[in-house]
Amino acid sequence: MIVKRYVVKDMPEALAKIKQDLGHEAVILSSKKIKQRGFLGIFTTTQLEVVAAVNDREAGIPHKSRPNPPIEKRRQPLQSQRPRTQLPSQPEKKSDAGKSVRTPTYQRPQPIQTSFEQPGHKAASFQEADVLREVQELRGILTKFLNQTPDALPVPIQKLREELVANDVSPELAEKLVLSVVQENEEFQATSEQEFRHILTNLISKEIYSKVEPAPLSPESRVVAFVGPTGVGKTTTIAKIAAEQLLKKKRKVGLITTDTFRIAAVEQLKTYANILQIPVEVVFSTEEVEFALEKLKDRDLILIDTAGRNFGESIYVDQLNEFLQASNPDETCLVLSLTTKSNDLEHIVSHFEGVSIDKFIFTKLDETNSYGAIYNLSHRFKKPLAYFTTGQNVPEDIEVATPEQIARLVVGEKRHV
Ligand SMILES: Nc1nc2c(ncn2[C@@H]2O[C@H](COP(=O)(O)OP(=O)(O)OP(=O)(O)O)[C@@H](O)[C@H]2O)c(=O)[nH]1
Ligand SMILES: [Mg+2]
Repeated sequence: MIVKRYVVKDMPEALAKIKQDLGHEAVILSSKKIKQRGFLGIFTTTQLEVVAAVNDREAGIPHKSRPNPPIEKRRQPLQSQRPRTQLPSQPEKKSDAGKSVRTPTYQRPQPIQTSFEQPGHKAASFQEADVLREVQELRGILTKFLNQTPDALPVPIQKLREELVANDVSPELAEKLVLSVVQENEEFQATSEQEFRHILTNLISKEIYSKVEPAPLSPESRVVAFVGPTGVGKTTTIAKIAAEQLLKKKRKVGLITTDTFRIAAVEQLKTYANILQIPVEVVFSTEEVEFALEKLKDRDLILIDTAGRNFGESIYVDQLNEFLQASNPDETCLVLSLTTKSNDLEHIVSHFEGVSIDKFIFTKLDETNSYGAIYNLSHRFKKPLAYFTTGQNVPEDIEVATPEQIARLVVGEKRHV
């Protein structure tokens, strides 16, 4: 094993040196802040002492006897940077693609000769993979570092990680997020908690933009269904959206309810329909869906309410699917309450995998202080977010979710919208 001690300014500098000296298999054994006394004992500075090690078998041969590759060779993918042992009596096999592959038997005490793959004409095409590999390598070193010395991260980053977990972001995702902040920070050189938080907010909102860009109802959608567990706020949210589309977008709105499970459910929707003066159709079976749609044929937008049930039971998922097939909605929104435990939310969404869900709507943001589940679910299921609802008032308490809002809620910069 090769063990080396580094006294450096900060962790990025240490990582760069360790990588250069000991290669990508190196692990950090310890790190601590030390005081370096200056001239005549004054001008004392604080530095970081990092001890790293690598198994010399992993390193191939002791570092000192390794040749220093020319610059263009250092840019090769890491695999090809590592010295290859060539054993004259056991030549390397050729793979199908004609590339050299290492033979599994590597035991005999032969004189070792080191060489590097020739870059050849493929070098340029490797550049992108090269950068990616280096990022992954850095991430690997950081993860090892984090696992071994979890308290060695800058204090503001440790605090951010704790806050993310307290805000219901899963520990695994919180870990990934703070590692990304550390990487991103190589460029920004942030030091204060506020700066790190800013980097984190930007990272999350960029991820939301690129993967699950939030989108309210599409103006092209004519039939929209709302599904979800019991009591999450489906009917109330439908009333809010109906009012918004009617009053602000000037669309002719109609309602259908398939929720005949509870008498009060029909009355509740009828009350909203009366206030808004829009028609409502009640359907008791899938056959009636077609008639209801026909009756509402002059409407620009038809919102379909469904019965909240325990969708852990597959019979309800099947019934729901029959209704959805009969109504053939342009969009189906899964309504979820943020007052539900984060783990339960993930289970609920998994149960809805048999139903074709287009978007999420999160309700009851006003009744919780933890918003991390929004990130966990978006990250895992990659569905756009349509709306947040923030109270019982119809029609006011509803907002279109934007990536910045989501990021600020997840990072804990904002309570509810
Ligand atoms: N605090 C708060 N309460 C809400 C919100 N949205 C709905 N509610 C309340 O949640 C309760 C249930 O709302 P409903 O709209 O009936 O829920 P549902 O999903 O249609 O319920 P079922 O049809 O029984 O499955 C009502 O008291 C609503 O006023 C919200 O954003 N915040
Ligand atoms: Mg309802």
